[in-house]
Amino acid sequence: MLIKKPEDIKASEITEEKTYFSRRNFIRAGALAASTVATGFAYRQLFVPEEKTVVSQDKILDLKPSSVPLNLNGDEPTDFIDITNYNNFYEFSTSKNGVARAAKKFVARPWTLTIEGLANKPKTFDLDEIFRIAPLEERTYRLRCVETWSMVIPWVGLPLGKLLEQVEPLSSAKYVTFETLVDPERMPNQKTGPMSFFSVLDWPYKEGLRMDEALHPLTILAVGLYGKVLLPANGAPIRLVVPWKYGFKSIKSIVKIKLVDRQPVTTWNLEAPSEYGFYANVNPKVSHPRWSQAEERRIGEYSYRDTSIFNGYGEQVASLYNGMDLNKYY
Ligand SMILES: Nc1nc2c(c(=O)[nH]1)N[C@H]1C(S)=C(S)[C@@H](COP(=O)(O)O)O[C@H]1N2
Ligand SMILES: [Mo]
Repeated sequence: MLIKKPEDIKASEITEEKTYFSRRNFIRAGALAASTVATGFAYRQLFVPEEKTVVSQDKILDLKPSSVPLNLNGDEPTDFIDITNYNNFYEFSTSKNGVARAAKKFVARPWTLTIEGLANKPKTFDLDEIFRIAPLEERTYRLRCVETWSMVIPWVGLPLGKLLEQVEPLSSAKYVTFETLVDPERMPNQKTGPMSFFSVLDWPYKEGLRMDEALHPLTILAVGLYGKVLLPANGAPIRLVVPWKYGFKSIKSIVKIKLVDRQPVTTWNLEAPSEYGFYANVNPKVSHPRWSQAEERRIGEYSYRDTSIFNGYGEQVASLYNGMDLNKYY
């Protein structure tokens, strides 16, 4: 989460990553200057975007959402190529431009999702069973990363509540936890764990929601985007999407859901509790300790725009947090 493309970094944020990237570019620039007198050529070499992993859309399986598409803020969706090539998915790569390539060969079938814990009917679902639980819906949502970039993604999925209903949660279930697959053979960056020299994250990636957040109609499990099944880089075959929270809450490639009675430990909160809270509601007034959250850059746009409270979904979700101090429960 700390790693950014050079163009995402505002001059005010002097980070180690910036030093690293600019030094690398500097070295490349030096090498190019030495090998060519055409400075125009060198310039172009430095600023061409990295190669994208292009998967032709007609090679990806169609999904047919049955309902009227929902786009609460009337946002223009981000280009398919950016949504599928600019990703955070540390199990594959810590470079946003590197995820698509590293994840390209990931096969997300067969796949099961187990729901356990405080439920009358805990159950392991096969992916195809999940597709049959409820009609697939199209939901165009903003995705706001805590790093201050954002996108608009036309997801295809089903409300998480429809899946949870199936297992009949007990009234003692107050929170829902989620876990990503652990399989270092298929998710190569998982070979870097707490026991190895370069510790990336403690796997599995874990997230959690309060039960009322999980049951909120805007909370979905996405199985596709742009009318196509999810590509590995976006969390195939099934991932959480909670549009009013920072992107890191929207955990990818989920294999386990557990209903519990206490607020669970979550990956980024464990990693840096003062930086990433359990709630992680998008809030322009609560700064990250190292940068402001007041503005964001939408991928595909040049200038920054203002960030909205609850990412623009306040009308739908603000009541979940009535009486809570959002500075304390960030
Ligand atoms: N398992 C897992 N889920 C994850 C992440 C991750 O590294 N691993 N990154 C999170 C972050 S920080 C963001 S911003 C979103 C990005 O989703 P996208 O790549 O589909 O846009 O996924 C979230 N879900
Ligand atoms: Mo993020």
